[in-house]
Amino acid sequence: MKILVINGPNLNMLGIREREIYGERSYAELCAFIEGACAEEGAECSIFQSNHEGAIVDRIQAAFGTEDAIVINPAAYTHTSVAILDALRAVALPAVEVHLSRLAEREDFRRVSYTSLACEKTIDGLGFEGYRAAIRYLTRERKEK
Ligand code: CA2
Repeated sequence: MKILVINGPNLNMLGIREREIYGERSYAELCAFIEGACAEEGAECSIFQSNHEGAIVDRIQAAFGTEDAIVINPAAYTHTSVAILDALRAVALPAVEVHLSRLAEREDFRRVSYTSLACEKTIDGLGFEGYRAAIRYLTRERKEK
């Protein structure tokens, strides 16, 4: 199985600021964690990070016919982007939304997620482990359905 992992704006700043919310570890460490979690499940993985909505839409479209599933942390675009929602719906690949922090415990505007409307599942508040849970869902649990 080929899994595309997409990380949205500012996640490349992990470990540099707002460590009390997002943790101490860097974006490079998150990528290593994701690669390890995919390897554990025998999945191939491609990781993409962008601060640009259109670039994320382009990458989702490029997954059509080439990748089997998507794990996405759209970051701030979660709460605003109909374009990313539409792209996820257009490719119709199984998708899981992940957030490092627990959205219900933060500002009210973070409770709204457009992008989750195209995802089978949303996992939040587990830090890096949320990505592993999403990868396991796509490789194991979903297969058993
Ligand atoms: O909890 C998450 O994973 C979020 O997707 C992170 C987004 C936020 O807008 C979402 O509401 C929840 C923000 C990512 C920004 O990451 C930073 C990392 C270090 C320093 C500053 C921002």
